[in-house]
Amino acid sequence: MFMQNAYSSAFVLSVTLIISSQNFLFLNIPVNGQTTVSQISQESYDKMKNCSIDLNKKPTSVEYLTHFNCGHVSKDESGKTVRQFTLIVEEDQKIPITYEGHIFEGWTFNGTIPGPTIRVTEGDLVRIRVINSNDNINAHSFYSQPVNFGMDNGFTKSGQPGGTISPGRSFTYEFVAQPFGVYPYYCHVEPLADHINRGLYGMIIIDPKEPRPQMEEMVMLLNGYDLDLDLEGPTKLPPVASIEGSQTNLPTNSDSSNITKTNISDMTNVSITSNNEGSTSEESNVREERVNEIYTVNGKAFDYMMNPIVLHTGKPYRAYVANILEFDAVNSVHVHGAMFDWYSAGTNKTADFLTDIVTLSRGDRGIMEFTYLFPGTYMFHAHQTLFTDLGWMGLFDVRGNPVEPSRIDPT
Ligand SMILES: [Cu+2]
Repeated sequence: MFMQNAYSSAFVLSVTLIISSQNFLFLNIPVNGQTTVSQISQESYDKMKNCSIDLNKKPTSVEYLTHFNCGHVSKDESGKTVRQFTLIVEEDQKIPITYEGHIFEGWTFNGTIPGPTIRVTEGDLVRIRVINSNDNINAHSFYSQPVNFGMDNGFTKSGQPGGTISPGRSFTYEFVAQPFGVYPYYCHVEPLADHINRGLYGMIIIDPKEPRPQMEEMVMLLNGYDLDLDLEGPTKLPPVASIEGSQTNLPTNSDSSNITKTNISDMTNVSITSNNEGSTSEESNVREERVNEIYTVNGKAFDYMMNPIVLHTGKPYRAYVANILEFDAVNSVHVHGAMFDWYSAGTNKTADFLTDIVTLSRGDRGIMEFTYLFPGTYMFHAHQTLFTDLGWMGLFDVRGNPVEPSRIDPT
């Protein structure tokens, strides 16, 4: 039923929204084949990467797809490239997250959820100045594996653990970008589930010194929104009394002598009955789970259904993917009409496998590379129906003539 509905939706939207797709920002990186680091300047490399000129721009969730922030660039005394970024943390931001009027009371890096895509090259000296707005009431921080890697186990050169920043203060995280790959970044202040799921996250791309084969590129950051922020789930260990209470309701040693005389199905029944009858309202509160009501790619539900991503047959595309979804064990990406090469974590230039679906735990990331042979409208979406129905679904509007597989440009 879902697939029938989804196909119907895809067809109707592809017809009725073709006008809106005309306005979509075409991917426009020049394709000149592979270049080696010895042949390319930092300026040329940045141009290949489609680095944004306007670092103060707040991209819409559609623009977010191809908006790469490569920082303010300078050179140090040794000639090393230095990239400087400024992230301002603001609380209580009203972020539109659907086309139906849902507003998320979010916390943001530079005013958007997700925060800006930070793009650097392996070996760059990176400085990220994070300003915690004076209007905020919570401390915040900036964390990503490369930062931790470059900060001596999370301690900055000034000795401040994790660079936790009070309201009205700022802190500059400094690290050498390594190794190349794709990374999520996020606020690392407790309780993490709140600070992250409020919207304080984004993606860092560290490009290899020797560029990957050049392709037109995009970003897909997978997230979700827990709109019922008052539904606090467990953020610490439950009280000991609660555990003891539940243990007293489990079968005792004397009970077990009876259990051993029963068959397996009886044992299962004993366990289930015990848990149900033994649970108290207090335990129920402890175990109350937080859930997401809306799921998206790049921040706004169904945005790429409303604004299909325009691609062309025979051209290779690369998508940097990261999953920051909280409260659900896994997320996934599935595309119709093409297979894609998958590079786990983006830390290798050789693909792990060819597939049409990849499953990601929280924080997992990688790179997809794919080429369409035939024009048409193709869905891409999570492979969990719940996530898809609640916003995580989009369309590729593939244009051009059919292409013979043997004529695909490998770069
Ligand atoms: Cu925070």
